[in-house]
Amino acid sequence: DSLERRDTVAEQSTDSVAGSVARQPFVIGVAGGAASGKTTVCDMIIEQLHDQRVVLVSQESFYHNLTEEELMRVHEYNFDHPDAFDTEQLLSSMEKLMHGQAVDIPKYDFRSYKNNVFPTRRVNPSDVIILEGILVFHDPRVREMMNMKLFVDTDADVRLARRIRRDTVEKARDIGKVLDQVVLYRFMVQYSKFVKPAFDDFILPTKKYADIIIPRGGDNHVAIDLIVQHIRTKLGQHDLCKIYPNLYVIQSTFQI
Ligand code: UZR
Repeated sequence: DSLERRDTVAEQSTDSVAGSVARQPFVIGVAGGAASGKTTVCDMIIEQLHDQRVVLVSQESFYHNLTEEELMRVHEYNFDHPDAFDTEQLLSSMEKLMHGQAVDIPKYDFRSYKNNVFPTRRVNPSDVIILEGILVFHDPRVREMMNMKLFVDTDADVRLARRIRRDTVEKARDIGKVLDQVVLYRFMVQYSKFVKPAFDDFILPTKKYADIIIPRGGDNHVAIDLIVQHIRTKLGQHDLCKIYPNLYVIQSTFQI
């Protein structure tokens, strides 16, 4: 009789332990310079993991809103500095997701420099969470949440060429000024004043925290295949807890 009761107690407690283990998502951090190909790498991973529940969270969603004064002198604002991000808000959203709660994440508007123009995006808890951004390895508390850290390592000239294209054509704030010499001049000033120094001072030093460094970003299919294989193996281990939640119970009953 007492053995039976002990079994039930053990089962209940270990069940909840196993349950929380199973619910812990696998968190992947993807860092690298601006226009290094982080989004392409993430998209490729998500595509290959089509049969899993995967969500993508971008650090840019957590840019601080600029004050009126900062907005007036926006060309002097450093968007590549760690202080440009609301890391506390990022941490609290990630913590909620890790604990199985849905979160509403802001969508940043590059034209107005505000994160409250668009409706927020509801992100549901998932098996895999990918957190991408230039400085996602900067804060140790954010780093510690990650099960796997990837650094996309693309040559500086390729990043610069892509950035010019992206900022003048794709993100064009004023389409009539796309080929304007002044726009290009401002861009280059911003690049040499903020973007390049921030890469050297804040982004590049976080490369040492990466588990895997991906040269050539999204062009590196071999690296992406290997990474996806590894994630699948890890998810398989998670699944084992879901299928056999009582695995620990059997062991602990025998120990008694
Ligand atoms: P990736 N950025 C803008 O250009 N405008 C903004 O309003 C906010 C950010 C840039 C930012 C950084 N720097 O270099 C880049 N500047 O977005 C990050 N200047 O780009 O999506 O590749 O991580």
